Amino acid sequence: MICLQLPLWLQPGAHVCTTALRSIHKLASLQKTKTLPPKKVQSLLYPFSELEAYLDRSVDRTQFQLFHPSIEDMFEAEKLFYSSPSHKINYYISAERMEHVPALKQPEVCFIGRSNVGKSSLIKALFSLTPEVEVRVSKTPGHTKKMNFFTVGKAFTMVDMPGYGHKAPSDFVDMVEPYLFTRKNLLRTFLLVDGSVGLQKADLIALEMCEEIRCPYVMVVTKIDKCGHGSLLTNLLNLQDVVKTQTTSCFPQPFLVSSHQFSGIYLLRCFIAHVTGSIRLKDTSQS
Ligand SMILES: Nc1nc2c(ncn2[C@@H]2O[C@H](COP(=O)(O)OP(=O)(O)OP(=O)(O)O)[C@@H](O)[C@H]2O)c(=O)[nH]1
Ligand SMILES: [Mg+2]
Repeated sequence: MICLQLPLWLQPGAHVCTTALRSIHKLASLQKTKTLPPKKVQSLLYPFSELEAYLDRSVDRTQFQLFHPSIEDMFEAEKLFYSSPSHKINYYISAERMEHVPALKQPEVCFIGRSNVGKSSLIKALFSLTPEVEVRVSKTPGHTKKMNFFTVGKAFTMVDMPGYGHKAPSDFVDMVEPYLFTRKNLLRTFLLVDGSVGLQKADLIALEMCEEIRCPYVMVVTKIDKCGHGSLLTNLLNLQDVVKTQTTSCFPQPFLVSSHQFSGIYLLRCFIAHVTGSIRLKDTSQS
């Protein structure tokens, strides 16, 4: 009889510690990008740089690079995304109504957008240096059903919201609107738009709501790895036009991200650290 020798953790009845099996993605840390070709590093750190070459010379680039921190600043920001005994990164609580929302005092940022746009994946990528923090993603729209709070030490809180639109939870409005309108420590709302389809009707309604709230918000263009440069640029320029002509509370620079390939993740970490007052930018020469 052939007896297959299974590793201890695969033997029946063995207790598998799933967190131990979750490894850190090779591009989760800025440090790891150092071994890549400079052009690749540039596009991972500042994804807009890759699109720039395709833009007509008449297009003003400044709005796309308003927040342009140095690599040193990004390294500083990245430190906040490592969990340690004195700076714990944790899933904190899920809430369906304002009564259940935790009375946290630290600055807060939240992520909204259509269902399936990549909110949970983005938070997962931001927390990829701490893979034991479980952020659930799914290819089925409507997966996130509650407002999920994640604390980053005492520095700030990030909130993953259910999506609107297709298969949104039926109580989406009752859940999310009161939060957005009344949350005192909410410093930024990140409104995510899928880069391959651009602004949709539902996104324009969300944008109008953000304008009504008058709390500063930021557009994030997701899944940029999925679309060709042409369609991404078209959608980006259209978005830029809407931001310019129809908004007053929106940050003029849209952030481009791929949560799968880590493009724009380091820049967004730095922006979150900056807007929550968790770091002071040293090199603002290009900001
Ligand atoms: N190619 C690609 N796919 C992505 C990216 N981000 C997310 N996805 C995929 O998009 C799908 C939805 O991702 P989620 O992060 O769960 O989306 P969500 O916005 O949280 O969705 P709901 O919770 O349902 O509102 C999953 O299949 C992800 O793998 C990305 O950057 N690139
Ligand atoms: Mg989700």
